[in-house]
Amino acid sequence: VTTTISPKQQALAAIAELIGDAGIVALDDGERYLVDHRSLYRGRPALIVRPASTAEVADVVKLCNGAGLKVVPQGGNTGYCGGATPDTGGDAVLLSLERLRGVREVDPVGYTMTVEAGVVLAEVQRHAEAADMLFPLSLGSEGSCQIGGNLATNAGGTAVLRFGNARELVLGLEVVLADGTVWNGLRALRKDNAGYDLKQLFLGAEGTLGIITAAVLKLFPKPRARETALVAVADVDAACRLLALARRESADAVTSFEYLPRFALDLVCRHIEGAVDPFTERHRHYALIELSTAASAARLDEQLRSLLEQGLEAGWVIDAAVAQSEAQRGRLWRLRESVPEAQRAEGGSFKHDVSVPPARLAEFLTRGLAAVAAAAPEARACVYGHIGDGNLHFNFLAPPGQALKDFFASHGERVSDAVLGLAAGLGGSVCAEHGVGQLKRPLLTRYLDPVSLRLMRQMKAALDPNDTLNPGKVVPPPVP
Ligand code: FAD
Ligand code: 2HG
Ligand code: ZN
Repeated sequence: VTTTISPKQQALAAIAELIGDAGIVALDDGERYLVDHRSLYRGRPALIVRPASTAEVADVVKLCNGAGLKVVPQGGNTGYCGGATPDTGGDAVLLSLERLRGVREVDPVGYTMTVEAGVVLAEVQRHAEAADMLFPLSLGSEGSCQIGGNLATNAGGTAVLRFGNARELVLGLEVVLADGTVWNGLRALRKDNAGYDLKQLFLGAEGTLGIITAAVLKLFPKPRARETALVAVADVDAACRLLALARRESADAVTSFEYLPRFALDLVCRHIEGAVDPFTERHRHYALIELSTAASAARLDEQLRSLLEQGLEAGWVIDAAVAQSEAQRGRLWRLRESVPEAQRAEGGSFKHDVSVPPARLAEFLTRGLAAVAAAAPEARACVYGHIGDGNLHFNFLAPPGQALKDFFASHGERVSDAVLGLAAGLGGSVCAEHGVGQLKRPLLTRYLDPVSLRLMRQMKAALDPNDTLNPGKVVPPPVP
C-alpha cells in the first residue's frame, strides 16, 4: 500500500527533525501555549515548536512558508488580545521564542543592550541595573512577558510619560521575514537616515510582518533619586492640572502619573494579600506620582513637597501619602500594579483600552461614565490607568453575583459603542497600548479610515504575500 504524505506533513516532519525533542512540546502538554492569558481563545495548532536560535527560527518559517503552513509567534503569552493564539484550523505552527534567551552585548559607552527576543522583561531590567543603567519599560506583566512580545505589541506601561512606548526604546532589530530570510538590522545608531526606517514596520506589528529575534535597546543612566506619592485628588481634571504643574516644578522629572478611582483601590484591598489603603479617610480619586532623576544633587523631595503644597492651595490635592522608604514605595506601586489581578479575582472585567488627547481626558471620563450608566446602569466602572499618557483602561465589571460573560452578552455592545464612539469622537484611539490581535481586528474596520486600512493591507501583502505570519490578526480582511 502506498500512502502519500502531503507537503504540510513533510514540512512538519522536517521541522520536528530539525529542532529536536528539546524544542517540541506535545500538544497534550501545551495548555499554557494554547490558551491566552484572559482565557478568551484556545488554539489548535499542528505543532508547538521552540527553536533555540535565529537560524532555527528562519528554517522553521522557510519550511512553513513553502508548504502552506502558518506561523504564530508567541512570547510570554501575556497579551490581552489573543494575538499569540492560533486559530482552530490545525495548519499553524505555534512558534515560541522562549529559548532565545541570550544577552548578546551590554555597551556602557553607547548605552545600549543587545538581547534576544525571548529574554523576559524583568531580566532585561536586571541586566541594565547590574551595569548601573536603566531599561525603563515597566509593566505589571514584566515577570513573564518577553522583550520580543513587548516590541511586537509596542507595549506601553507606567514609564511612557518620560521614556516613551517600547517603540521609542529600540535602535535596531533582527527579524525573520515571511520567506525565512533573516534581516539583520541590529544597528546601534542614534542617527541613521539611510532610506526607510525599516525596523518601525515590525514594531507594533504583532508578528504579522516578521518575527523579531533580537533587538538593540536604548539604556539610560540609573536614577539616583526617586520620590513616590499616592495623592488623593479632587477629580481627574485636578489630577491633569497637577501633572502639568509637576512637569514644570520638577524640570520634567515626572516618570509616572497613574490614576486610580476609589473602586479600584477597594478591589485591590479586598483581593490582594497585604494591600492596605494608606489613608484613614476614603477618597474618590487618586494619582500615583513618581519623580526620578539621575542627577545626584537634585532635591526631588523639596520639589515634591512644593508641588503638593501648591496643589493643596489650588484645591486639586486633598491628601498625600509620600513613600519614606523603598519598602513603602513598593507598597504604593503594588496598589497600582495589582489592579488587573484584583479585577480577575472579582470575576474579570470587560475592557476598553482607549486613549484621547490629554486635554480631553476629564471630559472623556465624565461623559463616558454617564453614557455607560445610561446603557448599563448596573455595570461597575473600574476606569483607571496611565492618565499621564491620555490612556485610560475604561473597564467594567458585572454586578455582584452575575457572571461577566452573561452580563456583557446582553449589555456589552451598548457599553462598547458608548465608550469607543466617544473616544473616537474626541480624536482618540480604540487600541491604545494592548494592540489589536484577533480580538480587536473588527474595531479597525469600524474606526480606521479607508486609506489607513488600504495601506495596512498593502504592507501585509508586500511583506507576507502567502499570509504565512500570524494570519487573522491585526489587518482586517477587505470588505467584499
Ligand atoms: P505575547 O502575548 O506572547 O504576544 C503578543 C503579540 O506579539 C502576539 O501577536 C504575538 O504573536 C506577537 N509576538 C510575540 N513575540 C514576538 C516576536 N518575538 N516577534 C514577533 N511577534 C511576536 N500591556 C501594556 O502595553 N501596558 C501595560 O501596562 C500592561 N500591563 C499588563 C499587566 C498584566 C498583569 C498583564 C497580564 C498584561 C499586561 N499588558 C500590558 C499586556 C501584555 O503584557 C503586553 O502586551 C506584552 O507586551 C506582551 O508580551 P508577551 O511576551 O507576553 O507577548
Ligand atoms: C494596566 O495598566 C494594564 O494595569 C492592564 O495595561 C489593563 O486591566 C487592564 O485592562
Ligand atoms: Zn495599562
